Amino acid sequence: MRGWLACRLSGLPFEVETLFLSRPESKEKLARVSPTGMIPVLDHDGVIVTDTMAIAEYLWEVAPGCDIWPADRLARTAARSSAAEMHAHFQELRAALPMNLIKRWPIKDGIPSNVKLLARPGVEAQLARVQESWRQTRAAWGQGGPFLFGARFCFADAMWAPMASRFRTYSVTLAPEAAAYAEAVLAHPHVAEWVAAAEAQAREIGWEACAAWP
Ligand SMILES: N[C@@H](CCC(=O)N[C@@H](CS)C(=O)NCC(=O)O)C(=O)O
Repeated sequence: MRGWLACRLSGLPFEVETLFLSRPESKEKLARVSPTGMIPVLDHDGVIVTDTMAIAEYLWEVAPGCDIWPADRLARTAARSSAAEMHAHFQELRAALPMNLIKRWPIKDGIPSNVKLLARPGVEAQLARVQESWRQTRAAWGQGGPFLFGARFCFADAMWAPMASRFRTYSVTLAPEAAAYAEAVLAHPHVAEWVAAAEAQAREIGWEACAAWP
């Protein structure tokens, strides 16, 4: 999702090759195209770039001034810090709430069954920090629009999109300001396009199977 969003924000034309990581033949296929054995990987006329952040920075160099980063140098620095915080942290939160665009965590007998996931060690503190990080960045730069840097959705917002999707999947209650930001990110046309494509794929593969993973 984030690699695709970086490509979309670059404004450059690109093609997507989809790989189903759960399929046995995928490991070998992935090893052929990605030196790290991980996705996303970008092949730009033979230049191979691995890692989401590296892809965004590479695309920024190819298309400087594109929508990946804000135009202002200090805003760009803050955007890089925000994206890097997301990239480097929140392991416990991410492990407790695996990303799944199709799944909607059920609420049984009036008791949200996500309570157990959110009670795992470290999760509550990280959940608070995510919201505080959004609040701090928006307080400094977010005037004039719903995103971290105001009206223009940039790669920092893209980095947080999977986090926003987790909060929707697992019915996580957020502070009103954080909830509004997460909603704006998920409603952005680029993000909505990716989610719609995932839903189309899930309809093809089998919705229930996709919603049951992991
Ligand atoms: N540092 C990488 C991490 C990417 C990553 O963890 N990719 C996972 C899928 S989201 C992967 O390729 N896993 C390989 C596998 O499951 O075989 C980035 O964010 O770009």
